[in-house]
Amino acid sequence: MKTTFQTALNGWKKSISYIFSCISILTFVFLNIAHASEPKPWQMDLQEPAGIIASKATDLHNFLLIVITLISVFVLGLLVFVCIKFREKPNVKPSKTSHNTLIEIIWTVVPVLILVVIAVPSFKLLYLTEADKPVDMVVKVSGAQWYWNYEYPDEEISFDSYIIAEEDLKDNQKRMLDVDNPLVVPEGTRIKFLVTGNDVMHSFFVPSLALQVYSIAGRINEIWTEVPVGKKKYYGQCNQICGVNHAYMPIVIQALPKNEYKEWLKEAKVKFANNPINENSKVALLEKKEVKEIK
Ligand SMILES: [Cu+2]
Repeated sequence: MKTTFQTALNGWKKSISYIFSCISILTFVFLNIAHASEPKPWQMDLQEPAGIIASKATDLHNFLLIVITLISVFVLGLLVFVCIKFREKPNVKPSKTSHNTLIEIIWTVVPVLILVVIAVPSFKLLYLTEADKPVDMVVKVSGAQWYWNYEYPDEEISFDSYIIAEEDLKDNQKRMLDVDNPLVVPEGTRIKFLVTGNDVMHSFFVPSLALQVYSIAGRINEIWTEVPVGKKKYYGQCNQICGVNHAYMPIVIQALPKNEYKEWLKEAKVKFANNPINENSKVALLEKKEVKEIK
């Protein structure tokens, strides 16, 4: 009797600890989803989209995945069918057909139609990313070997952002992703990034915000994004092979509530007071320069 009771008790204990570990795993997963956008181990799909461009890009990706799967299945089915139907055994005398007008028209027209169907949402998205939308703030991003420099022309601050070395990582910081000075922005803002380079080519790539633009010395590339409401970290990496430390220049965009952003700005103005500001980027923003016509 005692043994049965003991066994039942042990069983209960096991189930309760199992339920508790499930809850803690789920909480951990939920917290991670809620507060950060970064690549996950064994991740198969795109990162969770944030903002209008990213969600539209994800929708387009999902739509294309259906199209490409149907095409692949159809072509595979056709190959299997042909291999079986026209195998040597029942076709001792092979057919010498070389033209079939109807089939040729079909295999030209159908792919054209598929491309047209794909082109409509693709161009819509492309025009949206290139649109000159009114923005709340501008940040100038410069890629360098091997770190990023962020400049807020309206606030007159500029600072470098370096990866945190593995030995200096704190408990809540991510290896190969966290940086000493993240690019801090207020939540729920539309931001224009002016991306340029100091040396070789880099690429400013934050997947969850659908940001990807080359950073090239002597050239300024523009891109905009909407940072959704919510305190969150968006992780990215340079994705243009730029030299020996290419893998060690991650990007962190930290979205903060407006009041916390103001606090940060106050501190940043003191902390980065001695960092040089590039006056040219200010001028480029304020003045419309006349462009000489090339004859
Ligand atoms: Cu780089």
